[in-house]
Amino acid sequence: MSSSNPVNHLHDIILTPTAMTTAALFTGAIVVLIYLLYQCSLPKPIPGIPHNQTSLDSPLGDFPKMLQYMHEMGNSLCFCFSSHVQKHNSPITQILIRPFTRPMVLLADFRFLHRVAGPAIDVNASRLIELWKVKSGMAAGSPFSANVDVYQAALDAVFGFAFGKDFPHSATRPKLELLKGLDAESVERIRRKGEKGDDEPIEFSGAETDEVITATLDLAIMLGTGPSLLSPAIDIPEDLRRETSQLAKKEGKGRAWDPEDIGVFKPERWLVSAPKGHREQSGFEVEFDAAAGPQLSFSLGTRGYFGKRLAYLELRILITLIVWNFELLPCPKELSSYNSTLGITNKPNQCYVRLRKVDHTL
Ligand SMILES: *[C@@H]1O[C@H](CO)[C@@H](O)[C@H](O)[C@H]1NC(C)=O
Ligand SMILES: *[C@@H]1O[C@H](CO)[C@@H](O)[C@H](O)[C@H]1NC(C)=O
Ligand SMILES: CC(=O)N[C@H]1CO[C@H](CO)[C@@H](O)[C@@H]1O
Repeated sequence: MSSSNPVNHLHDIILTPTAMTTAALFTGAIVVLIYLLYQCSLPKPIPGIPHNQTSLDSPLGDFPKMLQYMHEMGNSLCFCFSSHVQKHNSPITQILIRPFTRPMVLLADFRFLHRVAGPAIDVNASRLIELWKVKSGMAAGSPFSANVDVYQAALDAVFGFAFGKDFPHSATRPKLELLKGLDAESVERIRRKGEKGDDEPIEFSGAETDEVITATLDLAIMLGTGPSLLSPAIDIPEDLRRETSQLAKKEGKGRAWDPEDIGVFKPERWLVSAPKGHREQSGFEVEFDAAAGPQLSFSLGTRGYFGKRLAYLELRILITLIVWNFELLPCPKELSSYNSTLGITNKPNQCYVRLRKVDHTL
């Protein structure tokens, strides 16, 4: 080895007894500090809420396991959450996810949705209606873009539901305040019709969007599309499919949409002829069948989108409030294409509304 032995260098450094004590104390203090920090960083589960016991010993808690699980199971965080809930078989569980922070609580009892989420969505959806009342008033019969407003209202609802009533960020509120605060001259400028008159969409300049909102905006409802959903299924010989799949088809579970009109917007395709018993009870010839044909908006089975019920509840409230408050008049043909762009989700290229306020005083 080399001639410069480190032991020789040590002799050059003269350590007085006080310096040695100070050094020892200093090292000791650092060790204690690191230990305390380490203890502090360990996950602190909320007492009484089930969690994975094995995750208590590492500052990263459940995180490494979650990554591994997601890697093995195809990267779905939702899938990891539902396995967590299923393992503990409890409507409320917690995930220990970062050092120095409180655990994340998972609520998986859907019956609470109507009581808790319903009112939160309702308040936020009402704000969209208020915004559209102002906008339709200013648009005076012209169409305007609905896309961003709907996405943002949906996001507001989810935030309001997830973080409670003190959550300060809202995408809809600043837009509403901005429009309400406009002076007559600005309103006149917005109203001014272009060469196409009433068919020219009105542009509303948006308020500055909250950063938190901007960061989350791309998360919207996952819309399934592709063969068997919006275009005829790819023809695969029956004997090439797995036996279980063939069996399911024979049992009547593999129902397909009629290829003739598969691309048409036709909600009636979910209405099937009601069995006799149901018919007598409800008085309706047909009934809603969610499994009338393939539908992958929220994926399926244990991989199903965890927020599906929340999204449905939200959708129902939004649509009800919209048709309750407005008449949806036809938009010009050039603004009515069903073309869409596939990003994280499948978004319509054009999404315009032409609204007439419904007068409820009649
Ligand atoms: C907790 O452990 C179970 C299996 O023991 C696993 O399925 C689940 O994904 C784990 N939870 C997390 C958040 O890693
Ligand atoms: C919609 O897409 C089709 C095919 O990509 C295209 O031919 C058509 O012009 C588009 N329509 C509109 C209104 O953008
Ligand atoms: C973002 C936003 O405006 N959220 C609101 C949704 O509704 C609840 C009321 O239930 C409000 O507290 C939130 O602020």
